[in-house]
Amino acid sequence: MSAKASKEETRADGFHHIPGFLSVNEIHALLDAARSICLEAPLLRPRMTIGGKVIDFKLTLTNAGPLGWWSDERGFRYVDRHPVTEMPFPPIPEIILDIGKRALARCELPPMRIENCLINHYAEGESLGQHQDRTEEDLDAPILSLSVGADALFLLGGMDRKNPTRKYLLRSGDLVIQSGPSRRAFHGIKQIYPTIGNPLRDRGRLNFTLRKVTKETL
Ligand code: MD3
Ligand code: FE
Repeated sequence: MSAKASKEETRADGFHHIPGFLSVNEIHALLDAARSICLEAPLLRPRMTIGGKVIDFKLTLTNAGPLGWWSDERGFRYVDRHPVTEMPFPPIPEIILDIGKRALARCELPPMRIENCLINHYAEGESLGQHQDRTEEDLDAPILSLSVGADALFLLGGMDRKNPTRKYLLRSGDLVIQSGPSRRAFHGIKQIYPTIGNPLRDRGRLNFTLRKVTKETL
């Protein structure tokens, strides 16, 4: 008897995990899209100031869409230009917008204006500490997440940093949606795992989050 694949989970607080949501073709299309976005808008390592000390994030990121998330000594914010090239971020590829629409429908959520695609890249050994996503103006709009590449250990907590966390294994092709109260929960990526068949040349992991940023409606 083999172990069961992790199963779909939808919680009352608006957390959805749909393992294997993406087809193999979609996974490769996302990887191709990330590669072309990175040619125009190279991956950068964000920084943050904690107690007067500048700390490097343990991941790199880039963005597509009219607004991009960024963090440096001046704080967390959305910017309309890549911080190094000073060019606008490339548009969000249609395939990503289409996947976003299908993801919302799959979770019975209404259509949403997608203004940002944040692409996080985790090399081997990289991670993302527990945090809340509070940079957006609209904290009620759901956040959609698509995983590609290495498996990752995702920790989902509560509204308080010291609430207990639940562990999820996010695998290539998985969809996570945070809607409702879960949108404000603490969460992070504890580690990534070497994964057989990883299509990323560096054996890392990509995560695409699709977000509504402003209060503008559709
Ligand atoms: C839970 N990214 O970019 S995606 C982030 O895998 C971020 O790169 C992680 O956390 C990653 O901010 C996790 C799943 C996710 C996205 C947004 C959330 C989980 C969330 C917002 C609230 C609670
Ligand atoms: Fe987050």
